[in-house]
Formats: sequence, C-alpha cells, structure tokens
Amino acid sequence: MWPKLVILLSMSAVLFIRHTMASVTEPNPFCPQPNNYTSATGVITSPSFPSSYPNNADCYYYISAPVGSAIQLNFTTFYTEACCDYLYVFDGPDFNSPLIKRFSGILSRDWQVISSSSNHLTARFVTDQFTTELGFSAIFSRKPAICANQNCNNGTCVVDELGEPVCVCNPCFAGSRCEESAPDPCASLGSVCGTHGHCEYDHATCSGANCVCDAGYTGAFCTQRS
Ligand SMILES: [Ca+2]
Repeated sequence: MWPKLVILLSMSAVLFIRHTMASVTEPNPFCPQPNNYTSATGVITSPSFPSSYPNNADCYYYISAPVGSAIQLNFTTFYTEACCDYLYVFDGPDFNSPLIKRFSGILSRDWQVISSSSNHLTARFVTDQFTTELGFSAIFSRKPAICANQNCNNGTCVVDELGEPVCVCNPCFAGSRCEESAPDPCASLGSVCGTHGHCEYDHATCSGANCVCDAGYTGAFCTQRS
C-alpha cells in the first residue's frame, strides 16, 4: 500500500514541476513572434539577430510540416557563450520530445545541418544573465522523411523511383553524398587568360569557363588591345 502511495505522490510531484516549468517559461517579449513556423522554408534566429542576443532569454521555435516530411535546419551562423547560452533542438512537437542536441559556443561543421526524424521540430534558446554573443541564424526547410538521416552535404535529398533516398548535388559537387568538389571549370583555362584577364564560369551549371578581360583588352585569351 505505501509504495503505491509513494509512486503516486512522485508522479504528482513530476506533473507539478512540469506545470510550474511551463508557467515560468513563457516566451520573453523580445523573442521572435509568432513562433509557429509552417511555411516550406524560412529562417529562425536568436532575438535581435544580427545584433547580440539579450541576457535571460528563453525563446521557443515550433516548426512543423505535412506528415511524411522531415524538417532540416541549416545553420548559417552560430556563436553563443560556450559555458552558458544554449540552443536546444528537439525531435518533435515540443520540448518534451527527444533532444537532438544542445548547442553552444561555436558550431562544428558536422552539426551545421541537422534534421528531425518526422514533421515536427522544436528549438529552445536559453541564455543566462551575463555575457551575450552574436547568436544564431538557421534556415529551415522540408525534405522527405525518408531522407531524414541522409546528409547530402552540398546537395538535396530526393526520393528515387524505388522509394530510396538519393542525393542530387548542387553544381560543382559530386559523390553519393555530394561531398566531393567537382573539377573547377577554370582549372584548365585559368592560366591561358594571361596577365590581362581572368577566368570565370557559370556557377549555376559549373561550366562555361571563359576569359574575362581587363579594360583595354579583348580576344579569347585577352591578348589583343581593344
Ligand atoms: Ca550568457
């Protein structure tokens, strides 16, 4: 009889603590609002970004997508006080969902792109009372849930006709995970543009290398005076 009562009391205590936490973690007025993000893509940032974030921040970001999608976060900036100012990212609709990672300090390259496993991702940014830094900015986007664990580095994951995730690489990248840089189109042409020009190419297609001549010069290799 007593052990059951103790368990019941413990559960009540846990529920009470959760309720109390919820009531004291209302977003600060300086947090980005509204904080429910349902668009296909967008940006979340720390408060005041690109100025420094404030002390005593506690901000939430709720990102959701249609069922069957996963949500990807691509950090373009991340810099917080390493000891004390944290971004928590949760794999689900609220901060009771499994924690993907707690970030602080400077972001390592391995964690620049992260993904939820399903169609909800929640982030919480918490700072202490001293010392602020630049903060963070991250682009959120959707990808098929089957792509959640597929890191395409410099590309985009899509589902092929067999229902398998595959990477489609950005121009100038190759490899099964788009981890390899394709040959620079200017590598073979760069030197022939001589001392009066330089090589440029179409970055959208990673091709079309040609010499762009300095003022006063013309010709395929910038050797003629114009
Ligand atoms: Ca701080």
